[in-house]
Amino acid sequence: MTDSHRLPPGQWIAPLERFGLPTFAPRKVVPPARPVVTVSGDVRHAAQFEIADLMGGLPRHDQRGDINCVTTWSALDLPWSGVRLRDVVERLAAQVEPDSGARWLRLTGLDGYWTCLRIDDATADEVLLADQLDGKPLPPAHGAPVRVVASAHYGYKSVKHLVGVDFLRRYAAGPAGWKGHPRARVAEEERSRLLPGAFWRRVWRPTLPILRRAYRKND
Ligand SMILES: Nc1nc2c(c(=O)[nH]1)N[C@H]1C(S)=C(S)[C@@H](COP(=O)(O)O)O[C@H]1N2
Ligand SMILES: [Mo]
Repeated sequence: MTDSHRLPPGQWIAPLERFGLPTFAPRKVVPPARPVVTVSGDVRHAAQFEIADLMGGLPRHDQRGDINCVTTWSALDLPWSGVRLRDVVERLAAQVEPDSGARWLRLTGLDGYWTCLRIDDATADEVLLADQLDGKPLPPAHGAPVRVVASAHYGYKSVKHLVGVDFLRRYAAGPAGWKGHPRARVAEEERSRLLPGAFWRRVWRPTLPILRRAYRKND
């Protein structure tokens, strides 16, 4: 369970709306009938898994979690349901046999968005692979069929429409580039790998209405 009672530094409370980098605003995802996740990277055997097989039989968790966007909005205490990402990663690792030096997970969405999360961060207790929100299947806007929910990290680590998991020895920045941070812990205000978070909150806040508009235009 996330401690959502305290708003992280520099955040404002907002309702959950479809959001992300401007490039991804027009890329609305139609979830496939039989969703598959491709698992590759620095591994011995790359493989594909149907999501049903990836999650089937794992203990389910209903828990509140937050989306804390780097642009300074936070949607708090959202009722997610799914399985622990740790349980999924352990199941995958047993099959694909990652290199012993793998430290990062590259998570890719069906819209082409991707980011890296440190394996120890991805396998923390509260990180979910969610398939439900508000007691219903995840809507396409918020990551159908499954998404990561990593509340302790900025929203850009909570990849929607998960279709790819790569075990990697090295961090790669992905589409967020220098605007992102390898760990992106909200408590540390790790908004970007360059300059302190308090600087970036002043930069991002005025862009928020523009980005919101770009997303709403496509909804
Ligand atoms: N596949 C995918 N996942 C993504 C993004 C995206 O554009 N594509 N945007 C990220 C960002 S920057 C944020 S803040 C959250 C927003 O989640 P929401 O669209 O459910 O509000 O999703 C994250 N996960
Ligand atoms: Mo974000």
